[in-house]
This record gives sequence, C-alpha cells and structure tokens, in this order.
Amino acid sequence: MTMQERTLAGRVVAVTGASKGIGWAVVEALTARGAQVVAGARDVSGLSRTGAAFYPLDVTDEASVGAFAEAAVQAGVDALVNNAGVGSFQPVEEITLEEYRRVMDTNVLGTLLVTRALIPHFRERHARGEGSQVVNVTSDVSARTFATGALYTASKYAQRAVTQALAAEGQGYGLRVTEIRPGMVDTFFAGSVQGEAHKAAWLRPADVADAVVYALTAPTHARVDEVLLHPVVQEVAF
Ligand code: NJP
Repeated sequence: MTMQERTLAGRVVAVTGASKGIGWAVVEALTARGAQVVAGARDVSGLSRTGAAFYPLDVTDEASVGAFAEAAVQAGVDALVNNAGVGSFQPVEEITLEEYRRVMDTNVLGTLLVTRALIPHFRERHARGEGSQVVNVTSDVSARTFATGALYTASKYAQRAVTQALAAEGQGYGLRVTEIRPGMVDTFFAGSVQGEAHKAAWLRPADVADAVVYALTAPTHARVDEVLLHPVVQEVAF
C-alpha cells in the first residue's frame, strides 16, 4: 500500500498541538486522506482547514482538556494524537522550578490528561466491538540523553513510560498505541523558527505526519508499537 492509498475516510482523529509544526502537518495529512480532525492548541486564532475543527486547548489544564475531549467524543473520535509538547535545554544547574513545571506539565501531564479523558469513550467503543488508537509523538531522545537534555529527556522518557503502560492496559479494551520518535524536525520547537537555513536538511513536519498516517492506517490486526525516524544528517543512535 502506498501512502496515497492509505485512506482515513470515516475516521475521526483528535490532535493536540495542532496549530503549527508537526501538529499542523498531521492535520493536513489526515484531512487530505479524508479524516475528520478535532484539533487543539492554546492559540487557534485564524486557523481553518476543510475537514478540521479547531478548539482552544491547554493540555495542562484539566477543564480545558475536558472541553476538548467532550468535543472529540461528540464527533465520534476513534484516535488521539498526543503531539503537544515543548522543548527546553540547559545544564542541570540552570533548571528552574518554573521551567521544570512547564516542561513536565506539558509533555507528561498533558499526555496523561488528554488520554485519560478519552479512555471511557474508547472503552465504550470496545464494548461495541470497535477499536481505537493513541499515537504519541515523543522524541528520538525518549530513551537516551545528552548534556543539556536533563529536563527535556526526563519528560520524554516519562512520556514513553506512559505510552508503554497505556499500550499494555489498552490491549484489554481494543486500544492500539504507537510511539512516534522523531529526531530533528524543522518546526517552531524550543523557540526556533520554521524554515531557518541551518535546518534545511532536517526532517520536515510532513515526514513525521507520514509516520502518524502509517500508524493510523495499519491493518486492524497489526499494531505499530514504535517508529524511530531521523534526518540522515543526524548521528545514528537508538
Ligand atoms: O513544535 P512546535 P513541534 N497545550 O513548537 C502546542 C516533539 N519533537 O511541532 O499551544 C496545547 O512547532 C503549540 O501550540 P500553542 C516535541 O517534543 C519535536 O516540533 O498555541 N498545545 C504547537 O501547536 C512535541 O511533542 C522535535 O503554543 C500546546 C505545538 O504544541 C512534538 O514533537 C524533535 C501546549 C508545538 O509546535 C511537536 O513539536 C523531537 C499546551 N500547553 C520531538 N504547549 C523537533 N521539532 O526537532 C504547546 O525529538 N502546544
């Protein structure tokens, strides 16, 4: 099956961090293949795309997550893409409490809150004989670390742990869980600007979106547990 043949017609997918970078590319890729997308980010002003409905969402805020989940359930969501995330890089001695909370709350608590809010719905789907999917965009560094990476990789190791535990639990209620681990991607990540010259050889957001499409269109007897992808200019590491 080529990527073009991987249709998502009839599918309803909730995407977090959907306003730019990888999340926006996921919205484009999913709607292009016929999915209905429930898209959330803190600032969704001015965003529109045929097939997508945009909602203000702060994944660190339980009430905001509740409203987003309600919209997703109303739409008949069958898959969730936890993509919202922030990057932050500094030596251990410079990590502030405020920055710790911002990064851990967004990357770990955010994943937990949005997922938790949809599990009752996914269980109901299972009771009706329908499966569901969760795709978590973590990082190539969700299982290795480096100098200045303490805070970010702590959050991504934790997000990977949540992903793997969810996969084990979800097997009991028809949930297939995928971890997407991208290396360097040209986005607005960690305060950078998309399109900067030094990122020309990095992955494009669409490359990561293709991996999300791959996971979501896998045949129902197959579970894509993990996808690790890097630009060829990045060192080989696992
Ligand atoms: O970053 P960026 P990416 N609640 O900054 C949203 C991982 N990753 O696309 O809320 C809800 O262009 C934000 O919107 P807004 C990374 O860890 C990347 O690169 O309005 N949404 C925007 O839509 C992350 O998990 C690289 O500010 C929140 C989006 O998230 C994922 O890829 C490498 C939010 C961020 O767009 C997407 O990041 C890697 C909140 N509280 C892993 N806070 C890379 N780019 O190189 C932020 O290994 N957002």
